[in-house]
Amino acid sequence: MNYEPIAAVSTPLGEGGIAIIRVSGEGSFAEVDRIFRSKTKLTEADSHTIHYGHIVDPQSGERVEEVLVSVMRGPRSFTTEDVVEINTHGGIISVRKVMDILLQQGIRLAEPGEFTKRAFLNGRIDLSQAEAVIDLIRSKSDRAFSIAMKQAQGQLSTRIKSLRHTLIETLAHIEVNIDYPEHDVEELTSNFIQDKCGQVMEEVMRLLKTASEGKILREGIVTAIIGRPNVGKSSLLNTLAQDNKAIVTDIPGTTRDVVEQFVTINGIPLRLLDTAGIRETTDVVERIGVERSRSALQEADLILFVVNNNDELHPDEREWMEQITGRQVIVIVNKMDLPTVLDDTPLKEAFGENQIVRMSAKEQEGVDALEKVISELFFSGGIEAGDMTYVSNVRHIALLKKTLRALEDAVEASQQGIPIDMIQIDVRTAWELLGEIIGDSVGDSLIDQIFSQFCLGK
Ligand SMILES: Nc1nc2c(ncn2[C@@H]2O[C@H](COP(=O)(O)OP(=O)(O)OP(=O)(O)O)[C@@H](O)[C@H]2O)c(=O)[nH]1
Ligand SMILES: [Mg+2]
Repeated sequence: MNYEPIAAVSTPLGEGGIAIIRVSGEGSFAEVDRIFRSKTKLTEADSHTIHYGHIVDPQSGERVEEVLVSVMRGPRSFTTEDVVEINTHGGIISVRKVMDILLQQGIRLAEPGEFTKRAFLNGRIDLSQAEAVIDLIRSKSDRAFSIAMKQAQGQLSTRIKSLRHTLIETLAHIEVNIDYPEHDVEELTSNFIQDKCGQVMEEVMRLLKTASEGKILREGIVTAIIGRPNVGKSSLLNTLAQDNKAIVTDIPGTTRDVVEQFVTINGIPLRLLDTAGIRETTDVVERIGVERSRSALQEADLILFVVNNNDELHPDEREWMEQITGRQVIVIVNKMDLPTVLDDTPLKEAFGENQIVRMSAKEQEGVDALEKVISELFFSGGIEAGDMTYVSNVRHIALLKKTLRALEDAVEASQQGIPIDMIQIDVRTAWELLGEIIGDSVGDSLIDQIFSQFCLGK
């Protein structure tokens, strides 16, 4: 397809060494040639070359910016179209001036994600690969990045396509039976359907199993740090973040609000929520803080329950222990650098020795032990991404679940001897649902919605 040229700034807005403005679409080279003075015309330049010159205002002839311009001829480009990338000085004014001139030429400003959308519409990547591009940009940990990278390279697409292939074969088989019912292959067909659908169901279930780990790697484990005032919750957050993000003092009730910080402990991403120490208080501000702590506690995937090694277990703490049993809890016995006063027997009884980590936030000791316990809790098979295909996108997860249901219906119907053409509908539905993951048979509005989540210039 031939699309009109579009342009956008592809680097973050602000001051930087350079900024890049990307232009893509039919006639991009000629359009940019009109405002670019250089030894070589872009229309005549070889693909994948870069050219020094100036952007000029075509009306006044005035030199506006000194630039380097790269030329990528379609289909060997991100969008598969002719692409020009203008490298300007990385200032807000410089970028705006060049953009203004481009837009005055009648080039349209790209919508968020429109370059990637063109790569999809032009057939270079499928929808799941395009979605992985957003994940790549947003990924906050090495592992989330490597999952997104695999998806961008088509690992998930390949699996989905092979499952669809199996379903198409099944449909073809059913078709034959419908056309030649006198061949008396009814029973054979029924067995065939159950066998093939079973295979696909197994693989879909396997993919769905990776979903919770995939989601964690992508979004981080929501982790609430709770405990009595002054036990060292904020110090723990600071130690894990390697930053003085939260205020630490020896005054109980220092933290009044929920402080949020994204950290990775040896590759495991955590969304840490430091909370106000939970206690009865007459202070209005602190009381609101305590309320917020309670709600942070509700939404957490993981609770770090901090107690003080240098103090006895407080009745409040015994009470919370009851409230949080059944949740994912790690007990942090903090201040191990101080003499032990705490009798940890009740903690061991309630949570088990394996769930207790002894630390000193002050001396930054025990972080490795904590990491080990977290990875045991959340990653049954260890978190080496290896060759695993993770599904982490909510849209994909929902589609896989629906696929599973359709196939269950097909198998059930065939076991009950329901007419083959009815079963055919379920198998076809499953095939279509899988197709939606890779962007076969999806509507324009869904495509628009997916790409609108992108940043401008991508
Ligand atoms: N010796 C020692 N002191 C610590 C340790 N961790 C924290 N502290 C001290 O304990 C005091 C309280 O620390 P915070 O991190 O503010 O405690 P908190 O639990 O966030 O307290 P609130 O926000 O008031 O609920 C500070 O004086 C810290 O320096 C530790 O491992 N060892
Ligand atoms: Mg605090």
